[in-house]
Order: sequence, then structure tokens, then C-alpha cells
Amino acid sequence: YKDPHYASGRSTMVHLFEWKWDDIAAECERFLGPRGYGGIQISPPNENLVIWAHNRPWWERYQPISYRLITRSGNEQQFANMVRRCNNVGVRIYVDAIINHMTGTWGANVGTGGSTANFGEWSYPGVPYGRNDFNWPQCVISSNDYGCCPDRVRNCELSGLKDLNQGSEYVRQQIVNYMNHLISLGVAGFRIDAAKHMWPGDLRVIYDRLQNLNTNHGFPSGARPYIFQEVIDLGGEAIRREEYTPLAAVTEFKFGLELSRAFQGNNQLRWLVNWGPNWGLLASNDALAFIDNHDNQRGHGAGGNILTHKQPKPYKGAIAFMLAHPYGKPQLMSSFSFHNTEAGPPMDSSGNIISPAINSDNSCGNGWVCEHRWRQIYSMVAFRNVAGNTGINDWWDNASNQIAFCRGGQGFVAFNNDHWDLNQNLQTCLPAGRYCDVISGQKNGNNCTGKTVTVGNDGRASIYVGANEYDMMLAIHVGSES
Ligand code: QV4
Ligand code: CA
Repeated sequence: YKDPHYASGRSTMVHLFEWKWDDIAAECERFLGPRGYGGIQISPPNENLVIWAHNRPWWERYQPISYRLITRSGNEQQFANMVRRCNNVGVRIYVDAIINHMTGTWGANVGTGGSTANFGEWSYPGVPYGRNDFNWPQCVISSNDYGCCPDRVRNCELSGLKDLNQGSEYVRQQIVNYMNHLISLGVAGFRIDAAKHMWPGDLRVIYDRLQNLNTNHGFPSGARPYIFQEVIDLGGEAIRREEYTPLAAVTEFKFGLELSRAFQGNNQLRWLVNWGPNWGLLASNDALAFIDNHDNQRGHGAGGNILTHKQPKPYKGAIAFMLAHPYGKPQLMSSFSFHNTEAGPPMDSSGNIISPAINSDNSCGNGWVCEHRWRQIYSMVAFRNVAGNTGINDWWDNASNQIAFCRGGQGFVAFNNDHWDLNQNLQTCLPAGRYCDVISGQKNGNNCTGKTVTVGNDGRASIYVGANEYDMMLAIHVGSES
């Protein structure tokens, strides 16, 4: 369950938060496929409660009312079409699976596909689930429970969301049917929402009943879905992520926390020389690595002082480091802009999601941030693909916040988070030639639209990253020669 089954030569996924299926299909064909993206985490595709009481907040999608594939992102036919079109251009789809609970509040009781529920009776006819399918007696998780009481964290309600009993054979089978339906439509795997709130033994039973990936969508025969489990473990809680790594991959929240701290200037970049398990991170193969996610970019979930698109210079620095470094399976966040932390995606007065507009400079409009379309970010996605499975070599630092390293003979990157310029003659490990920096610009025919770096026969080059430049890094790789 730890292999994303990316098409060959691809290595990075992006969370297209709240995108519609038709828009994702188009984005696969016009951008993600050609730019070498490996996959997409999509928002939950199953029917959720419609919550007008909070003006259709983003978090209504974490309140399942049935497993029918019908949401503001689209219906089953649109979903199937998206998966087909994305797989055709080498981009995999990973589903955010909400299997811990069902919706439970807000006076409303109608879903995005018209299903209804009667919360007071624990009744969800769209599945159907009834009272016997939930943990009993009913209880709600309190903040103290995380320190002491794994049984309460797993058997009580997370924020009043009705807590399913995954120990029940019937419940397991409904969940397995839902996930297998998605596999048959061609998805490559799942994010398991709120995995901490379910017993590892129950999850194992569910995972082991999943079908192999669909060979009609280009997966090898016998391929198991990629599974990354949402477990927030920053230390100090009764439930540890090591209970989940024997099952499948786990979201590594320390990754974004530590890199945010460093790129915000609160820890020196030179210490990143041993970035990885030495920092208390999971083993590389177990880790879904990311800077921000849809929760912590707006103060939900793990919280912490996390870099987001709202602080673009250090954010792009942290993302570039993530993508340049071989640790983990990286995931990018692609956001809609927001001021109010409850606000849902751009929508019209009926609550329909408004599609992103695509501007001539590749950026998005209509309220969509589209970090994945920022040159500094998509260029580093390509860098990572070129670097392949090489390690890190020729690390250099100035004993402060200027660092540089090579990825085998494939790529070279330098960062300057000091208040003075980086101006050094450094080993790039690349064949002699003239290379375009893919951060300040790109290769355009025989020219570079940004900086040019001349690598000598000894592999060395003079590298300059000014303290006041628009970006804090420089990257060149095989393939960026001018
Ligand atoms: C309210 C009160 C509760 C009360 C309840 C019932 O706050 O005290 O018990 O009513 O009367 C929304 C509201 C929340 C509300 C709840 C129930 O924000 O105030 O409770 O609905 O109606 C997202 C949001 C939540 C949201 C939830 C469901 O973050 O705010 O709750 O969706 O709409 C822990 C977990 C971790 C989790 C993280 C947020 O260990 O697993 O908290 N992360 C995942 C998702 C996250 C999602 C959920 C889990 C739930 O990434 O986006 O929560 O599916 O760290
Ligand atoms: Ca639970």
C-alpha cells in the first residue's frame, strides 16, 4: 500500500482542493500531464450534507451522508470520465475517503444528491446505516482524550460526527464496497481521513479486502492501491503514527512544521544537511510529505505556524526544498483564496462551484490560487522527475542560511535565506555547459528568460542569489541547458 503507482518518470502529487471533476480532467490534459505531475488528491467524491447555515463551507465535504458519487464537484459519470482522461495522460487520482464517520449536525438533513438522514435516529438510508452501525454508547472526543485514552479517540465522535463502528462486519462491507467501486473506476489509491480515529486492526481488514488496481487503466496486474493515512502525530499523544506505518503510508505533519520554521528564518537552513529520519521524521518510504494541507493552511487540524501561499517567498523556498530533496512522497497544495477560514470554494449564489479561469501567463483566476501553476513550483516538479532516485551529494553551506547541493549528476539547487547575497563558486555536478535557472525564468529556445549559469569542465559554476531577489533559490538540471 506504499507505492503510488505513478506513471514512469513522475514523482509528485497535488491536492486540487474543491475542484470539479470536469475541470480536473481538463487540467490533466492541458497542464498536469504535460508538466510531469504524478497524481492528484481530490476532494471527497461521496455525497455530503449541504450546509447553508454556514454558507456552504469547505468542511461540509467532511460530513458524509451516503457513498453515492455526487457532490458539488460532479456526478459519477463526470467522476469516471475524469479518472479515465487523467490516467490516459499519466496522472493518477487518489480519493479522500471519509470512512470514520457520517454527518451529524446543523439542522439540515439533505445531501448533495438529495439523500436525507435523521441524525437523532442515527439513520442514513442512502447507505443504509442505522443505529447498530455506530459506536455505542455515544460520546464525544474531548481534547484531554488525545493524551490519555486511545479507546475514546477511536470510539467517540470527532466534533460530533456520528462515529461508525468499523469492527462491524456490515460497516466494513459498506466501506469496502465504496472503495472498490472507486478502484473499479480507475483510481490509484486513497487518503484515509481521520485514520487516528479508527482501530488499526479494523483498517487492516478493510485494506486487505480492496481489489487490485484496474489494469484497464494502465496499472500493472496485482497492483495494490496507494494508501496514505491521515494521522497527526507531533508527539505527546497516546496514539502514535507507528501504529499505522505497518499498514500503509502516513501523513508526515512534522515535515511541513520544521520546514516552515526553517524557511521563516527561525532555524538555520544549514541544519537541513541531515533532513529526514534524523529530525524525527518517518522513514522516507512511509511518508506523505507536504508543507501545508487544507486544514493547517486555515488553522484546522494540526495547527502550527505553517507556510502557505499567503507568504509566497518563503513558501516557494520550502516547496523547492521539499521537491529538490529525495525524502518522502511529496504532495503540493493547490488552494482557493480565502480570508474567512470557513469559506467554501468560489461559488455562485446557488452554491455551484465556479471553475478556475486560466490566464495567458498560466496563472488562475476566479479566486483560485493554483500554486501548482506557479513556475517556481512546477519547474521543481520537473527537477524532481529528472533527479529520479539519485541521492544528495556535494552539500555546501555557509554555516548559516545559504545551502546548495547536487542530485547525482542530474540537478543542482542553491538557497539563500540570509540577509546578504549568496555569491559563490560551487560544485554543480553537471556536465559543462550553459544552463537556464528554472526559478528566475526558464529555457526559451536557445535563451534563458531568467539567469544563465555557466558550468565549467570541473563542474563548478559561479552562483548568485541576491538577498533581495524575488525568489530565494536557483535550480539547474539536465535538460535546462540553453
Ligand atoms: C460542532 C462543535 C462540536 C460539537 C458538534 C456537534 O464544534 O464541539 O460537538 O458541533 O454539535 C465541523 C465544524 C465543527 C462541528 C462539526 C460537526 O467545524 O465546529 O462541530 O462540523 O458538525 C473538517 C473540519 C472540521 C469540521 C469537519 C466536518 O476541520 O472543523 O467540523 O470537517 O465538517 C483532528 C483529527 C483529524 C482532523 C482534524 C481536523 O485527528 O483527523 O482534527 N482532520 C480531518 C480532515 C478535516 C476534517 C475531518 C478530519 C473530519 O482533514 O478537514 O474536519 O472529517 O486533528
Ligand atoms: Ca472512530
